[in-house]
Amino acid sequence: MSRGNKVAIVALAMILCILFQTSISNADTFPAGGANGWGFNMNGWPNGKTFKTGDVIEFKYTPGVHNVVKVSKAGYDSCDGSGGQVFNSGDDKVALAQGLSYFICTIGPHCSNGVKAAVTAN
Ligand SMILES: [Cu+2]
Repeated sequence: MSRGNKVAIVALAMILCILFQTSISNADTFPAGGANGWGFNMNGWPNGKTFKTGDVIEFKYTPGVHNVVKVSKAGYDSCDGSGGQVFNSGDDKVALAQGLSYFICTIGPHCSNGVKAAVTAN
């Protein structure tokens, strides 16, 4: 391989790295529940806010007091976490797929008391 080709390949690799980094940095992180965090004081968060596909929702709460379960619409509506994806670290970051994502807390009656969120990503 000629030196010129090697330089061209390295330059192309660097451009791809820059493009990749730019696409990552377009994703933003939002705290579930806003400043109040994931819990009883979310006041209906996200209140019709719309996010971008790939944006990250960060769920902050005291581990053991709450959890986060990603569920179907049926699970969200009925507060049933069966078969859902469970997060329980107290600081869980979930990247959004396009469309609606549903999250509930399955500890006690928390979900029925409002610890739930339906999040839309475009
Ligand atoms: Cu809870």
